[in-house]
Amino acid sequence: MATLGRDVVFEDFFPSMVEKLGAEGFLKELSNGFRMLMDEEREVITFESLKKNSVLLGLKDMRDDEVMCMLREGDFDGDGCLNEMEFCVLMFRLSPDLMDISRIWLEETLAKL
Ligand SMILES: [Ca+2]
Repeated sequence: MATLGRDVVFEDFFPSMVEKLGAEGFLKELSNGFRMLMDEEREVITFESLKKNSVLLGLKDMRDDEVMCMLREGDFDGDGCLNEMEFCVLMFRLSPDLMDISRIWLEETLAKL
């Protein structure tokens, strides 16, 4: 389990997904997740699109302040929305185990060079 802010708790199911899908498959899943949550016209995740589409990802109990908190945590350039890169970085940060796994990938990749 990973916590975001004080109240928002996400089930840390990423490591098992990575095991099942492999690194590339998992990144594709993240990208699909982004597309499910984004505003189709602006191609970024906004408060409205996250609120509307989070139901699709089984996050239907998210309150307004939790949605705001998630946007604030992930928004690096301060435009109030999440682009695909910001979304992926946020997902990685929410999953401490995933950080470990990505470090292992990196080490394996470097070892092959
Ligand atoms: Ca942003």
